Amino acid sequence: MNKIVFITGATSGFGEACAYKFAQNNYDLILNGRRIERLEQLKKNLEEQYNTSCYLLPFDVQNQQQVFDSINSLPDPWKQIDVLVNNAGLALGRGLFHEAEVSDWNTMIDTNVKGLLYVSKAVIPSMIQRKNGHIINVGSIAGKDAYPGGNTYCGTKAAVDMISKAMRIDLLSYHIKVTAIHPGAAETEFSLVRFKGAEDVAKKVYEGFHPLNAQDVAEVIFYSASLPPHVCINELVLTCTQQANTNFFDRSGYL
Ligand code: NDP
Ligand code: 8X3
Repeated sequence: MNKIVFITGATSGFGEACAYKFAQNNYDLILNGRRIERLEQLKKNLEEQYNTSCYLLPFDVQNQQQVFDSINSLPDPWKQIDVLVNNAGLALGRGLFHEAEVSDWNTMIDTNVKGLLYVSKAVIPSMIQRKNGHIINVGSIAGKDAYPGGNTYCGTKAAVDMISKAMRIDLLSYHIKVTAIHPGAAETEFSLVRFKGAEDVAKKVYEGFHPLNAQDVAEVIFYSASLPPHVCINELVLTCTQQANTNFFDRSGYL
């Protein structure tokens, strides 16, 4: 078999772009997401175009039982995961703290934090056994600083930042790399999900500047996975040229 990458949230955005990037580079792929038809279409496209095999593992990362049962059900050869990309995640709402929906907070915490913990916990034992592996956690610039209406989303991504640092320490002696990638604004389905299908509001987020796209982020994720065994990027913040940090944008026009 080729090297194996396991990507959560591969049905769209960064996860889907990573699937293409790793497939182009001769990885076999374990692909996760909840939208099964999208996963099936992705597998078909990738296997037709590249020297790759895809194993579909649809589950909801929020569901502890499903996560462990699904990952434990992998056939032995597929259990030898080289790279785990913990990418599944979302923002819901942009309300100020006192106006935001508690159910949205629960979903973000359960997905962005607990989902990442469950998947990692299920995958890591085989990496420890082999003293080999790389965990790439997708955080966000939103975890580096707060912005209005970011409250719990920012909190979940700050948790990803700190959990990544802690994983790095705990897995150090097993030679497992841990990398946190923190992208700034990127045009994917992210804002459509955040604003619950309101396309006009979602589009406004990217008005007046040239944001990152999914391929930009996938390039950086793949780069961090392709360094020699003795080199590890611990964390990396990337933004488009017109975003300086969480709060400062140049919206003077599309580059
Ligand atoms: P998309 O909405 O395009 O993709 C999100 C992916 O996550 C989808 O494949 C979705 O699949 C999956 N997902 C969501 N919830 C679950 C769940 N409970 N179980 C399994 N899969 C799930 O957004 P992006 O590609 O932009 O986002 C990817 C990651 O990047 C997220 O963690 C996001 O927070 C982070 N991020 C995004 C930025 C941006 O500006 N776009 C910037 C910085 C970080 P499905 O619905 O099929 O389950
Ligand atoms: C997504 C980036 O700044 O919209 O994580 O929160 S931001």
